[in-house]
Amino acid sequence: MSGPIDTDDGVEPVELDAVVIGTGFAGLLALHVLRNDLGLQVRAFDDAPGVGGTWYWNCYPGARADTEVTAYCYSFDRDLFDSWRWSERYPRQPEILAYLNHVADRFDLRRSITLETRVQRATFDEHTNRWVVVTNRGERLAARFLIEGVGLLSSTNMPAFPGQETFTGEVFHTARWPQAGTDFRGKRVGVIGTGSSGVQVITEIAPDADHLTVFQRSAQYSVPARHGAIDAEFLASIHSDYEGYWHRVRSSITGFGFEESTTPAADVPDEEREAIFERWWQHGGGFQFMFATFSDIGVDVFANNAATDFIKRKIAETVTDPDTARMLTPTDLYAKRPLCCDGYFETYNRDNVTLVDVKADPIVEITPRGIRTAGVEHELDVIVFATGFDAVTGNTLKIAHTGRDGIDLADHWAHRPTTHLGLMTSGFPNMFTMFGPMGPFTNQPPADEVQIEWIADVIRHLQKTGMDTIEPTAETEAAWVATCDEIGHSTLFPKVDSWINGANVPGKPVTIMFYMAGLGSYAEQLRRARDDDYPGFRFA
Ligand code: N01
Repeated sequence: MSGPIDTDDGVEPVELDAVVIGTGFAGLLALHVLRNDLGLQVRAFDDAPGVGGTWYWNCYPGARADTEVTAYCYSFDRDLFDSWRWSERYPRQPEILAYLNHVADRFDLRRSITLETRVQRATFDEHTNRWVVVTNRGERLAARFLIEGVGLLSSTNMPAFPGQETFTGEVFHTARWPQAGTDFRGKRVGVIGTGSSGVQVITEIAPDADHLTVFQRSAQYSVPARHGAIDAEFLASIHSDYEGYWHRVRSSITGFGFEESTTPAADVPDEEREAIFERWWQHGGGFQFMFATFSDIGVDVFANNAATDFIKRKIAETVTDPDTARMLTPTDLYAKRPLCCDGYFETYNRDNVTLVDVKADPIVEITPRGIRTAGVEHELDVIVFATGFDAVTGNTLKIAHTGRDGIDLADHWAHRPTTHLGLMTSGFPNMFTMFGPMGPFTNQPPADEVQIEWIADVIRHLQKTGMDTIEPTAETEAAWVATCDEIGHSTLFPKVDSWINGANVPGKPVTIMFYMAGLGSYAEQLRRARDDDYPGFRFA
């Protein structure tokens, strides 16, 4: 240390080794590894009243995992995996939240967690090489490491329609749902949005509501999930080869635990292609339909069209009213985050469900009585915003980060967000953004483990070499971004507007925000950086 810590108001901050922000899958894991494995002094913060991150807030009706839970969990503790019994393949939100609470208890994490507390500011003090962290409760902490697990999909995207404040009924956002739940019986409900949250909430509340009006901006390619028990044979195979299973998950593209196809769609005759799509349609799962059927749906227009033609035929077979079926049929590429939901398209056959295409009949305003589109006023008792998230950067940028030389992270990312390896940003030493921009586009829990192992190795390296800080050089960061751009543009994902490229939030830079070469390749990049003693990083 070479000087006093910047205390701002003269109050000495509490000294720690690390501050963790967030207590979802990433934050709990980071706290466990840093405190219990590395023996560091750590405090974690979360603004929610309970742990769980996104799974705390997203308690809307119908919320459940759409990743098979055998890969939507931690792997680092075999006994945890073996002893926790999931009731189904895609568990509902309360079960996932119970699992994360169990993890907090099992690893005695709660004593290091401060809830209902938001980190407002993080400032790197160059005299001391410490992050000075300030919370909304006035706490001040000085820590060598700052680990952010603030949620890829956590900061809500709430559109501002004229007159929104005049609505006299109830208003909910799926990602800030009241913990006490809601009762839709006898009510006229409007849902805006038909992404992963929208399809789940729509399908779940339609049977309860008196009437449900869905305001759809873009039609979606959704496939069945096929809820049910975990395949016992598959579970047994994991138990008999635990290491092998997780190695395969971590070496795969998606990290979802299923075998990804290596066959391009054009390599098989039409009939066989149809049969493969049908088999996976019956099996269920959005990522499975995109990645287990053929290897090139996300990158090749022929393959993509083959998949979309199949789903379009299913929509036409399922939805009885031809006009509704037409409105529900997407016209763009299949290149958003793939959806799956049981009974979604069938919901539109119900007498109490109306679909409004807001591209053809835009929402003009919200009135005291409901939603007025160009054509008509829809009278409602409840409006549900299933309008998603200011993804990837939303929560990070709610914290005022000041790095070396007074650089503001918001300025550094004004044009577009940049990192090296999705984890570190030049000018922000010892700050790690788990699932930050240019991180992997994959199932999160296995990727969280890959990332925290790397972070732990970095910390051990600093301890061993006696260095205080690590950060990537600006050139290294630019090279990683160029790599992400090159890979991203070789896929079809940038061709469709969605949260994946920032296009869902008005005014947000629309850009590549992920490393799209898959988890296995990403893990290899991290391994190489570690084994080669961190080329392109600056140590001090
Ligand atoms: O958000 P979304 P989400 N007027 O951005 C519409 C994860 N997740 O919360 O498509 C009218 O996908 C918007 O329309 P458009 C998962 O990774 C997982 O549903 O932009 N409509 C879209 O229909 C997922 O991908 C799970 O034209 C407006 C919808 O709102 C990610 O979170 C469950 C609008 C937003 O869809 C995000 O999913 C839930 C406006 N002004 C979420 N603004 C599971 O694991 C937005 N929309 C099951």
